[in-house]
This record gives sequence, structure tokens and C-alpha cells, in this order.
Amino acid sequence: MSDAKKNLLLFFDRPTEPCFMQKGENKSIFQLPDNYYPEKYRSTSNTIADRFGSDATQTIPIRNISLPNLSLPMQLPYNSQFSLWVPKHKEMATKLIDIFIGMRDVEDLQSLCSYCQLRINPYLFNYCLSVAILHREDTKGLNIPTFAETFPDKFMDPKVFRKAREVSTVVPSGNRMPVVIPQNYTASEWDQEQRVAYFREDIGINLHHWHWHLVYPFDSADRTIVAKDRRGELFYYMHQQIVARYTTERFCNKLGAPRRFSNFREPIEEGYFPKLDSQVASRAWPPRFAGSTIRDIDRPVDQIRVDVAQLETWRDRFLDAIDKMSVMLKNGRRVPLDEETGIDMLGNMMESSILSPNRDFYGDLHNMGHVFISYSHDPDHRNLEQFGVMGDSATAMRDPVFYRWHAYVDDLFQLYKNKLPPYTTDKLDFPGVRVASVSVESSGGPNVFRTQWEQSTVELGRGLDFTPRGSVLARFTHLTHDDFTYVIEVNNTSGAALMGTVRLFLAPAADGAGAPLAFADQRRLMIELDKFTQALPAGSSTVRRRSAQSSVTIPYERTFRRQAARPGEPGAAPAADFDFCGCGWPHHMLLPKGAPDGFPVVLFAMVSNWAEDRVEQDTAGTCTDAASYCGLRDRRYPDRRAMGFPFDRPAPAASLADFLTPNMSVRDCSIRFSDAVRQRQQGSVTSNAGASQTSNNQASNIPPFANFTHSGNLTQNTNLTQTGSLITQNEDSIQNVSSQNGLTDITHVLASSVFSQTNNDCNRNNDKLPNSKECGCKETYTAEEIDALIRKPYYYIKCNHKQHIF
Ligand code: CUO
Repeated sequence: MSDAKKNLLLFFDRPTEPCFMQKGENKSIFQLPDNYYPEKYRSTSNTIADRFGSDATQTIPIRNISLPNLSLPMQLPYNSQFSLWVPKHKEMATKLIDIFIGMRDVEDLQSLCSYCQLRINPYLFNYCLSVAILHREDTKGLNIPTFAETFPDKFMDPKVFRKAREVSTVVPSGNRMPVVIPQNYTASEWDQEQRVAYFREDIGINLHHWHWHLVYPFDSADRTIVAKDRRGELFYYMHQQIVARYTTERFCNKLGAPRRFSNFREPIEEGYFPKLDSQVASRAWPPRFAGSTIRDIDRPVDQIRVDVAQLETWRDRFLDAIDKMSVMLKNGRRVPLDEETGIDMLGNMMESSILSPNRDFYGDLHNMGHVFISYSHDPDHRNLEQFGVMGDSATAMRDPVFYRWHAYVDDLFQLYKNKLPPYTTDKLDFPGVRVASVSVESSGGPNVFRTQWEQSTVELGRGLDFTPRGSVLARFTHLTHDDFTYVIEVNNTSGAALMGTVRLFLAPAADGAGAPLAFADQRRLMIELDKFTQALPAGSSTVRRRSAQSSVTIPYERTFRRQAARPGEPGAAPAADFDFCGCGWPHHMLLPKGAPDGFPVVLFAMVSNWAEDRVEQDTAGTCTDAASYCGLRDRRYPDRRAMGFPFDRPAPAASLADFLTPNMSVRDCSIRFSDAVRQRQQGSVTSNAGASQTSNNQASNIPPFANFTHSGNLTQNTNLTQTGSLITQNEDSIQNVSSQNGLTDITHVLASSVFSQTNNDCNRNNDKLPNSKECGCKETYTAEEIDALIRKPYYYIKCNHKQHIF
């Protein structure tokens, strides 16, 4: 991989620090032509270059090129928020992406980036450079750092950053322990919506959504960037699945389905207070108060003037198109919405993208829905507020109204699906193939899925601008499940080997009140778990498939982009798709949470005829493991059937059992949730800003999680003995914590079965603290106590042989 290509990744490092400062762990500096320095630094450019260049280990000379016209993207103030969905911002992004893509080689792109990084809004710059890297032929092998690393402020409680800055300033790089990101910090449990905050605010889910929109931009002068195979249908399907998953998650928590935001004049009952700060804008993200209503927008600063009535007009035209099953073109001709491509056209019209057949007429319904909601607190800019979380693809899924909006959007798509004829038996059946049964082998016993909490870590150092260098880890808690295996008994009576496509779905059996679901409702809540091609020998056979192989999800390491998970050397052919492969539902969220006493679900398996499903194409070298929601890079969607098949259309069946053809089978299962926390065994967490910066990274310095003994499953009744001694070393911080949380004894411990610290370890380096009693720690903690402790916001653990700050 050329150095220039690799150096592009340095622009993601500490995005608001000027690129004449040292970048990356290798202390690289860009040697800028004088005229690249912004006016305010120009008179001191030599001093600056000397100051940051004296101990740099890599100097990167920058070509002085003739710069393109950047006036449009530079209109967005440096300290502003950036939204893909605000039309003016979209125009700026489209322009900048086109400029980046049009640079004749990587050296010129690098030169332009160094100029832009000093002037262009960091969110806009980062988004456009990411899209360009994903779509330029000569940069496809690059591994863009996860957005959670570059802009962690979009994903985490800002208090974490204060603590992280403290840690990075006080503690030498090798000895830093993770900062804990609190869970459930955005509202009290009085707000029933808070029961599903773990889903809405999951970092992996929000990263997936951001990444999906990065992979599927809706505007570009280069049409090929947008015109991906079935992208409109995928917009519909991926968001439909999000709504199905969220609805099921609500049912698990005894909540009703999300109410559709169908009346744009009605107040939105649920409020949302994001408790996020924008590090770039130096502002808190504005809240959306309960009972607020969307209003006409007139914000000269964003060059938006649009009325709610316009949204209604677009909606009515969309409905009219479905009613007539045809779309009106600019020239007045009508194009039918057929069975094959109708949903794709509607998806593009709804979002909308440049592929919309008549964008002037059908407008921008979905995107502007986000915009109206995100400006509902300040539609005329009188309070000088920026948009709320609904305005940003990295944060939108945090807000309950996201699901109300997308559930409504999905209802509109369903109106079209309702007009299609139900699948006939010959479309559903696979003659000669019978699925005798489907079942699940799991740690919870037959047909019982198990879920619980897990703690994992992400790297923050790259996003902590203007602080000392080095790795800073953050530990967060998320839902996870025990791996399981599907077992499918198939009988092929055709007398010859066949190929089939196995389709696995899961749906709730009951709603939030425990009432059984009608098939018409259950059908729309079918969550795709997996889909794969399977050889079917003549006679009976057993198909076994591990949950981790899911075609919907990507592994934790891919969501969080650990360099170690890359296939092959950076820049080598096997790694070329790694960036695209960052798109995928996070595997830890494969299953809904379930309930402590088991939430009833039904598992559905179908084997369809591969001869009718297959798409002829070479998929070698592409990552195919999350194709269901993300498609394949530069390839066609690898399944000829409608997305969501066989549940994408209504069926006359009264029940799921009635719906089944012989090549299908179902199994009643349950999802049992344990309210306990386990630690992810991550080995070393490696940051990933390009090969040269990652070489050793802090891998040898990062607390080796592998040394922390994993307790297996922390069941609720397990008693854990504490043998490590933990102390407070920063009484000020502790005092703050105490008063915040009403805790008088904050120095608690995770037990030895979680951390393999011994008394000796803990006492070895600190004579003043001879035993754990003086640390204020109990001898023994139950798993429930540990769970309760580590979920406290700013729960600290400090061990006296290192400055462990959680
Ligand atoms: Cu992904 Cu509305 O499109 O959020």
C-alpha cells in the first residue's frame, strides 16, 4: 500500500486538531505549503512547523496543487453540526464528495485533504472523505476507523470525556485502565421508554445505521455511487427490520408497538433528552420535549424554508402512486409499480435519492421527516439551536421518535405490498424437499435462547483532541446472547442432490401484554436471523448452523473495526472489502432481550429452491457475511427473491401454521434473559488508523483483558469472592461520584473471578494499604451486587497496584 494512501487515514485522527500537528501514534506531520496554512497561522507557519516537526518520526511532504473551488462546502461553519438530511448540507456534501472522488491520484487527494482539514467542518469533511475512500478505486483497501473512535461524542455520555481527559493527562499511556460508560443514563426508570434505551442507545446499532447510510449515499454527481443494485428496496427492508426488531424488543419489556407518527399535526408524546455534547460544536445536543409538535421550518442559516403542509403533499402523492400502482414521471407519463421493481422505486422515492423517478414532484418525504422532527425545538432558529439527534444518522436511532417515524414509513411501503397478490404455493414450496423440523441447541437447553449483559471496550484516544497521546479505553455495557446452533432436519425425496436456500426468521409469539399475535401482525415482525445456501443430499440430512455465521450480523470486532480482524495485509486483495464489511447488524444484538422468565418466540425455517433464488455472479473476494441488510459491494443483491421473502407480502393464512408449506417448519422457543454482566474477552484492543500507526499501538501496554479470568456466565446466584484490594486514589473524583449517586462507599470491586488480581498483586506496590478492608471493599459480592455496582454511572474501581479507573 502506498504511503500516501495510508496517510489518508491520519486525517481521521483527532479530527479537530489541525493536520500540521502530529498525527497518529507514529507522530507523523504533514509538511504543508505556506499557502495552505489558514490566515491566523500563516505568519507563524515556520514556528509551527518547527514546533511539531522537531520530534516527529515521519514527515509527509504535501504537494502544492491548484486547489478546486471549495466555496460551497466551506459555507458550513466549522463549529456547526452536519446533517445528511438537511438539503443544503447534502448539497455541500455532494460537492465535496465529487471533488474528492475527482482528484486524479492519491497524492493530490492527500494534498487537498490537508487543505480541507484545516478549514472544513470536521463532520462534513470526515463523512465526505469516508464516502470517497469507500468508492475510489485506488483507496478501496483502506480501513476507515470506526466513527465511534473518531467522534465518540456522538455515542457516549460526555462525562466520559472529562474522565478520559483526566486519565490521559494523569496516567502514563501504558497504565491506563478503561473509563466506564454508564448504561441507562439518559432518563429515569419512571419513563417507560427507558426500558428499551439499551437498544436505542447501543453503540453498535448506531454505528451500523451510520455505516449503512455511508455505504448507500443518496446523492452524488457520479450516479454509479448511488445506483447500487436494489438500493431503494434495501432502504425499505433494512429499516423495516429495525422496526420489527425494536417492536419485539418493546414486547419483551411489556411495552406496546411503536405508535405510528402518522398525523404530522399531533404532538409527539415521547420526549428525548440525549445527554450528548458535540465536541466540534461545543454545544449540548438539544432535547425534544414531550408533547412537542413539528412546525413549519424557516431557518435562513440552514437555507431551509418548508412547511408541514409540504410534507403532507409529498405523503399524499406517495399514497396516490401506490393507489394507482404507478409513478408519474416529469413528462407526465406514468410508470407502473410492478411486482419486481416497484418496491425499489418506492424506496428511492421515499428516502429520497437521485434515483427517484420524479424528485421534484414526490419530494423528500423521509429525509425531511427527520429534519422536521430534529428542528421541532427551534424551527425558526430564534434560539440559535442546532438540530436534535434525529438529524444525524449516527445518533437518530437513540430517539424513540425514530421508530415512530420509521414505523409509519414502513406502513406506507406495506400499502404497496398489500396490493401485490399473495405468494402462491408454487412460489413458496420446494417440491421434493421437506423440512421435518427446526430446533435450537443452546446453553439454555433445547429451544431456549439465553441473553444477558456484557461489558466490552472501545478505543477513545483517537477522538480525544488536544490531550496527551496514547490509548484510552472506554468500557460499555451492552446486550448479548450465548451462541447457539440451529438444527434443521431436511428430507430430500427427489432422488438427487439439490441446492436450497435456508431462511431463518424469528418473531414474537405474543405482544407486550402477553396476548397472542395474529399472523397478519406477526408476519411484519419476522426478524431475519440468517440466510444461507445449502447442499441437500438425497434422503434425510441434518443441517447444523451456528448463530455466529449469521448473514445479518457482523462480529463485534468488525463493528468496532479492530485491525486484528482484517483479512490479510492492509491494502491486499482480501482486505479490499473490509470497509464495506463494516456495515452489518452488530452480532451482539442478533436476538431480542427476552425476559427473565422466558419470552415466547417462534423460530421459522424454510428451504427454498436455490435454482430460483440464485444470482449468477462472482462473489469471490467480497465479504458476504452481512449481505442481508447491507448487500454486497459492487455486486448484485445475492438473492433474487423480494427482501423479506416469504413474509414481505400479506397472506390469506389465519395463522403461521396455516401459512406453512412442506418446505417450512416452525418451533416454539423462548428467550431467557439473565440480569447479569459478563466481561468480553477481547485480548488486546488494537486501534486502527492505518498500518503504520497501528504496528504496536498500545497493544502491549493496554491492560491485557486476556489476563482477566473470565468467570463464564455470571449467574444471579453465584457468589463471587473478592481477593483483590481496591483503593481510592483520587478522593476528589470519588467524592463527586459519591454525591452524584448517593453512594458512600464507591470503591468496590469486581470479584476475582472477573479480574484475576490477587491480594499480593494489589498489596505489592502500596504499603499504605495492607488489606482490602482498608479499601472499603467487602470480602464477598454476589453477582447481583456486582451488576448493580457496575451499572452505576461513574462507578469507579481503583486497584492500588495500578491506577485503575473505571
Ligand atoms: Cu436510516 Cu431514516 O433512514 O434513518
